[in-house]
Amino acid sequence: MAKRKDDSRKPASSAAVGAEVTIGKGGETHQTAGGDRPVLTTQQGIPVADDQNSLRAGVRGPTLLEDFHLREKIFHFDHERIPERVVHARGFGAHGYFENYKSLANVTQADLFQRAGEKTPLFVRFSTVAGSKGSPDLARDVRGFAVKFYTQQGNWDLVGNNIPVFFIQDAIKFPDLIHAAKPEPDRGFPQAQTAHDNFWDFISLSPESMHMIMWIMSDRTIPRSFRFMEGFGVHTFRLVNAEGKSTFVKFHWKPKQGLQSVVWNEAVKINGADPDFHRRDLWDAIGAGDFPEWELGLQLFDEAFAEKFEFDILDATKIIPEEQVPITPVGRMVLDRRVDNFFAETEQVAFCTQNIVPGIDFSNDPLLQGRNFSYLDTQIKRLGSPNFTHIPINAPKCPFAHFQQDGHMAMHNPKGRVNYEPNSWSGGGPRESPQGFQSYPEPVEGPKVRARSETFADHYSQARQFYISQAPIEQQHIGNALTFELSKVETPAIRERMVSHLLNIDAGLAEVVAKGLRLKAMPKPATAAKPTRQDLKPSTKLSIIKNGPKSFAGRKVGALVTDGVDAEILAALGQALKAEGVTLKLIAPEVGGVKDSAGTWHDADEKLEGGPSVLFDAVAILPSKEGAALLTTLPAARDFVADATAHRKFIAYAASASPLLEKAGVALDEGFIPLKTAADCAGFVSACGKIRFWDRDAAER
Ligand code: HDD
Repeated sequence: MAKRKDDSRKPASSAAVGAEVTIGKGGETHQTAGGDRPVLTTQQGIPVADDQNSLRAGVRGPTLLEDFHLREKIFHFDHERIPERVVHARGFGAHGYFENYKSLANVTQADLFQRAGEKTPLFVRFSTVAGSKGSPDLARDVRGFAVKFYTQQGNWDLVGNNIPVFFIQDAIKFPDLIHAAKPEPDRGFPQAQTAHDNFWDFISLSPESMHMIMWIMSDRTIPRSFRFMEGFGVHTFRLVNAEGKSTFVKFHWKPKQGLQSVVWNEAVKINGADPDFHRRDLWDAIGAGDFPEWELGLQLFDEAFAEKFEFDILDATKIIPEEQVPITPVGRMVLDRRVDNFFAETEQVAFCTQNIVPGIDFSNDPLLQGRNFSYLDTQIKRLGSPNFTHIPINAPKCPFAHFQQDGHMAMHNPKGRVNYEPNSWSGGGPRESPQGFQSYPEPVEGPKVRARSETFADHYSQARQFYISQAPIEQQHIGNALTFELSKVETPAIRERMVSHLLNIDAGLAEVVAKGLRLKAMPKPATAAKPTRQDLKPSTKLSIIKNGPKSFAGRKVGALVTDGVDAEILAALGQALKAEGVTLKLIAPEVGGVKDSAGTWHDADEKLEGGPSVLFDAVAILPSKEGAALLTTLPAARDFVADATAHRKFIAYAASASPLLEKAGVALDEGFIPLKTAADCAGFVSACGKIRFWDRDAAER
């Protein structure tokens, strides 16, 4: 059997390099197998002698149909792609585990929550929603946060997002929502954007979306990376214990790295500089052993709370504020392993909301009920066979036994005569068990109707609550985002209709957007099924800034250096950052690197044009005097400084950098930290813990 090499990109050692032979009249030389290099074969295992030339009748003659190697190779290539996901097409996955803190047997019999310290393997896939597989990572979009737990009682998929509410209340509207968000059908654009007429037309006619609109226009939809965002199961689920008692639950993932987003102008530029910014970040962090972690938290409540809560707990457009039902941390998720093969794992993984395990159950949320059909259905289309659970990434890691059989690509084919139940054969296969999954016996009755419950009718109160919970700078970003998106809408009536909804949320916000769009007159407020409640208190937990990270660990600093960079300062900066768990990257005029003031060579991580400041959380400008003179002539160097300033980053600088700072036209403030001596580096690193120098914003305004 052909042996697989661990890393095909490693240069082969001389022992591994095969003999060189000359093939064909062109005189090209190629390597044949030798040493530990495996022999190239066809899919049927037939060794291949020539992979460079097809079989021809004469060197300049036609190619022969007889060339089975050519035909097999091209046939397989033609079929390499599978349909991308109809939504969440662009995603990135990683392996890890869930570690349970203590037994939750009092509320659930789910096996993974029974024993303190027990680890359950899992796979996570993060994604954007609207864009196709090749779209940029920093699109303004909801992020998918899907977790597959391989428990001892089967796979549990918690298929959530980084936002705790959804656009719609009933799954029947999902195709409309997605059609409206995706590229418009006549022109096939815009890609990965909601800034177009169809999306805002649909939204402005769907008051139930207003709470979600506040979230997606906030910085939550432009996260710094997957590592710095929360995750939510969104719906209310049930936990059921061994006595059959049910407790309602909402699932939350809290990043140990802290919450962090980029600003919109930065997002736009990151998309150009590194469209893979988010996936690269996760790949790099895991590769460096800086394993990202989230805590799983539960909001637990009973029927009595559900009865008295202001909103319907079955309505996925509502949250339960943490101030009303606190979140109990029950375990942690650690992502500690990269995928080996993107297609086999990230692309083929199939999440299904219907995958739940004994001890967890659905609620009657109409969005969740519809999802339970959609996910199984879509996997048949995407993966081509009901046997998609035979693909390793989707297969349970616990024993399983059933009588489902055959179908395309069946890989697990039980031996023996029995494929039905009941049967009377000895050893006649698996049987049902009282320990198996039992649905919670919730009593239900009522007429068959197509109707929305009255308890789902308040569309503005929590939208307002979200808005008033934000820090002023975050409110400003929401206003800017709405103005930007609606300015891309060509139809004035749609812009006005949206502003009429904003009037029901916050008059100040409506004013800002109306002014930003230069509406000729303020429209009337939209007709509301229920008036907006003014009594809901701000919830601090809804703001990113108010819950900012406690440290700068896990971030990246970009230092712009030239020949003659101060050796002591560079070394001290590197050490101070390392001590804080921060990565230092060197950006130089040439990728080959620079020689510091002590004559030591440093390889650069990026050439200046390939390493703009948007790729870093903070920057240091450390040219020598001569280097600064050179940098003033380079537009990319001026942008490096100007962008870092505009994006409210902390900026360390050497005295010799002054001509460049001047040329970039930036005004120094307390976010600029001079590095006069090596001792100043620690102060810079500690200032960076605030992530952004927001005071600059206020000063500019
Ligand atoms: Fe969905 C994928 C999350 C509503 C139908 N959804 C998908 C993924 C995530 C979510 C994270 C990507 C999974 C992966 O990485 O493979 N979806 C949500 C959340 C929702 C939601 C949090 C609301 C609370 N989705 C929703 C509805 C429907 C769907 C209402 C249909 C009625 N979603 C799908 C789908 C997808 C999907 C078509 C596309 C690819 C896939 O399932 O495997 O079935």
